[in-house]
Amino acid sequence: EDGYDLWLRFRPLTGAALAQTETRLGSIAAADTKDIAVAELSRGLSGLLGKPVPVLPDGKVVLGTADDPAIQALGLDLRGLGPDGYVIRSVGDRTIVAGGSRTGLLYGVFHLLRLAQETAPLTALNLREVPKIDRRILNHWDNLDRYVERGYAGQSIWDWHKLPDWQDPRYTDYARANASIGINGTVLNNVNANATILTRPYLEKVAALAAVFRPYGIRVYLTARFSAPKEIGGLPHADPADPAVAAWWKAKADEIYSIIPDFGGFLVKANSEGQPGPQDYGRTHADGANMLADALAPHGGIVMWRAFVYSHETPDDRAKQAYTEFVPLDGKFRDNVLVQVKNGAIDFQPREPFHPLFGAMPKTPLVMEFQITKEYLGFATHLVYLAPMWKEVLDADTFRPKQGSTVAKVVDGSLDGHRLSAMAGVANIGVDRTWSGSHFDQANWYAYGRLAWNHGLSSEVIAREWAAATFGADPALVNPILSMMLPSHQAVVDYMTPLGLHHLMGRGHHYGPAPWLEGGPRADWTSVYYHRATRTGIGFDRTRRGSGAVDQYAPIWADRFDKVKTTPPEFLLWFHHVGWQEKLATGRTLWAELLHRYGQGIETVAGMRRTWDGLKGKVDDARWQQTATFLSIQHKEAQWWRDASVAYWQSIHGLPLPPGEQPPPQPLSYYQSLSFPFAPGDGK
Ligand code: BDP
Repeated sequence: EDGYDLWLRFRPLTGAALAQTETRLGSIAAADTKDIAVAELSRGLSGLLGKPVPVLPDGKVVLGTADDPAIQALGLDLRGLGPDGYVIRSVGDRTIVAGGSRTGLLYGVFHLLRLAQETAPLTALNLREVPKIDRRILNHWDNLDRYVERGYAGQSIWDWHKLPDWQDPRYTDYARANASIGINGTVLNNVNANATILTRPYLEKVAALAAVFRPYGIRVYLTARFSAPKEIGGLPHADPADPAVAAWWKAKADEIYSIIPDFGGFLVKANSEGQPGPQDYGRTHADGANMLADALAPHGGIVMWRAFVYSHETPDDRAKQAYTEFVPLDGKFRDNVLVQVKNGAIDFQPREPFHPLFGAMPKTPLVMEFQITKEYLGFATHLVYLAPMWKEVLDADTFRPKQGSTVAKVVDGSLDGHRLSAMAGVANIGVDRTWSGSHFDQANWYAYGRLAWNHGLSSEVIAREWAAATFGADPALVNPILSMMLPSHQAVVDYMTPLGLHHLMGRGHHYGPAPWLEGGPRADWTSVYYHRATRTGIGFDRTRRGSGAVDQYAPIWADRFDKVKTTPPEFLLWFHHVGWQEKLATGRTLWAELLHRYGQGIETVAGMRRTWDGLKGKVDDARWQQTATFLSIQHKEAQWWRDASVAYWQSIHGLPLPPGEQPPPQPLSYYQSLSFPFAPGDGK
């Protein structure tokens, strides 16, 4: 067990589960026996039953699509399934899986396999599934030299040099894994884009990947470097107002579709962190996006234009800038443009309030961008299950235009009646045998796919599915594993950035604590910009007396966030500058509360270690050992975060430690002297 099989292990069942699966699912019937769904079902079931599963005319599991006569003869209600939906229904001693298309059928097959693997009852099945979001996409931040920006799982799995001729079997395994959780799109390359991907030789490599993914219902997308017409097209500039530039993009889109007929479209990071964009020519984000959209529209392609922008020149609170720039553009985008927004307004911090753009651009479909890779959450060695963090944002009520307008409803398009809907997850995938850099980080890939399919699922349900598939369905395994996963997000928030603190990580790589960071190229790449600690208090004042960022939210939130008393404690220092000695609702002073939270975070990790120790011998050695070691790293680093932070805060305010708190074992200068020149980072 090295983790390569992910949640698709399909190890032999025993006892009643084996008997049930054999009785109910022991053979397969299909209209098209060459369909990939048949291959996947027989592969999975053969594993679970420990023997080959025959495909027979009167097989027990009947597979088909809504237009198969054999399926139609059953008289099931298959209306409204769309291409990706499916039903699973027990009819007598047979089990019918009917998909809206071949892709829907494949999803149905993976669902049935999941039930069998987790030893759920297989009788009286009556399931109907339709995804809530149409485009469920991974964003790879992979460079053409195989370095993965913010990647903690080794090199990129795309072996560009050997493509298109050599197609690594991993590409097929990647497609299977994604299809099994409903992911149907992948942006292959980094948002910090390289125009070379749009040259003919690279497009042929992309086409080879697209051909591998196509049977699994996965489309490819690419990032488009805005200056490509200049860099690879021989034009003097890339001004979107120049018809020659627009014509170049049109010809490029035609070329792409001539070899990849189902190409998904472009993802663009423009005028952000040094990337080129329309503003270089005095044009707006809408001008740039619309030019690309026009090139793709005849082929049905889309543009996902990122709202992650903040500028050098504006001295304004960084948290406000995306809203300020994009809200005036609402209604100005073509109808095949979506604006892609990170979950929070800063940058994938351990916890952020939902981005104020959600709810503020009703005329534009917004893509939710989550980060699966744990750039700011301890990299791959910290066990942090991210579903609770994502759910917190999806379930948040924007109150725009009224109560019940959750972020999830904005994103799935139901609130404003959008035709297009999409979710993006920055992938945590690399060549590591575990794919994700650790066994438990696979859960975040899994959870992302499941939530993109159905944002109504609970974190716990998803964790349960994943743990049963990955470690075995025995409750004696699953329950303790859940008890580690579910509190793990709160733990990392507590030991790194409690009470709304944010962006206190090491410069560039973001590894480890560095609340003392100041100076350098820009103020908003330092820690002091975000915590604003002084001798008397700490926190970023975003109230009406400060940066005014609270007013980017609906009035009900703005009024709540404007006052300490009505601000949820988890966002206290996000919105307020609070005195160290001020009493909080918990009865502790702010200083004491911070220490209390650091301690709680560390204690949760200690508890996770104890739980995992108790599973020794119940989990296979290789996976147990790696996880145990990673937990010990996490424990050590949680303590490091607390000690370094405490030493630094004390150097600012000079207050004594609350009773019972241990002093940091090293002086501040020691923590400040640590350096990590080769920590994985942005590749610069
Ligand atoms: C930040 C990363 C940086 C990305 C950027 C982005 O540090 O590597 O390029 O976001 O999303 O989180 O564009």
